[in-house]
Amino acid sequence: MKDQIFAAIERYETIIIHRHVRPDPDALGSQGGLACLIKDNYPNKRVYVTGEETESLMFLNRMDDVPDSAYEGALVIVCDTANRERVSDGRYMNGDFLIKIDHHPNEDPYGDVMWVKPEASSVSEMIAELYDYKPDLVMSPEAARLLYAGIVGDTGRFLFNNTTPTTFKTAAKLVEKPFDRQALHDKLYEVTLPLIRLNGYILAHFEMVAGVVGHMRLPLDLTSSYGVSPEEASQLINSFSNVAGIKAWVFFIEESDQIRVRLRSKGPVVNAIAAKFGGGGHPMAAGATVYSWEEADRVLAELVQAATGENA
Ligand SMILES: [Mn+2]
Repeated sequence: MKDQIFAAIERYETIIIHRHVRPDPDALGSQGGLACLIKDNYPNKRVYVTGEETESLMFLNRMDDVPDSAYEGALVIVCDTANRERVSDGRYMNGDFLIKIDHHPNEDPYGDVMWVKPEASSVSEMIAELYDYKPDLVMSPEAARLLYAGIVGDTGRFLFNNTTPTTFKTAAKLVEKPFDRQALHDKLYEVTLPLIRLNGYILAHFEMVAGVVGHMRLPLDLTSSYGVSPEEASQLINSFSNVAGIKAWVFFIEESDQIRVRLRSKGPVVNAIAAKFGGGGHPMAAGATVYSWEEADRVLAELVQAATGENA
């Protein structure tokens, strides 16, 4: 698989790298880290990164303006995106050759070449692995900074159970490069005042069912009264994840015309529940969209059933 990826990189003059909508540090880190790999080691290639930007993560990497004409005869690589409808910038189909690099379950296989590794903590970890594939590939401090950010993001600072010995070995190699790790951590975990106030509300008001399932509803009028967007509110998903007894939890975050469901777990498989409502994700972290609070109640009922039938 990695052979085919390098063969494609070597074959094309223009390479455009995409990732998922609502980018997180792994989306941006893997996208930017791969761009560095190509730019630093194949200096004659034209490399673009594209997708919508999120204010709070602009410190990681900024996007390029990619003209439509750039896609003619180009290689397109999509990082960290399980489903085609989640690719940011719909022009990803306009290239000559398409590669998918991802670590989510391969529910929507797409592309001429796919490298999908669900056991990887992050796509950033996979891109770091690409650097080892060929001797003499140069890794710049900037590449290391981006890939490290992606790994830290997707592993919750090495706390989630997707963290493997490979994750630590990879991280150890990355931090050998001279980038400012303290500054990166500070920016990654910086919280705005409105968000920390909303966190206080959540800690005071989340509910527990049967002592094992936590849930929180965030109607739009509530988040907007705190001056927090629904998207920002979802950063608080792990707010009460350490309460004693909890096995799984869910946030229902209302947007203007839909309710985002964010499921997290320490045991019960939650992507199967998400799939019943048209969503998906990892076994321990998944999401879906519902369109009424009644439907949200049904998600919660499914989660309670999964968690109380579980003897972990
Ligand atoms: Mn990821």
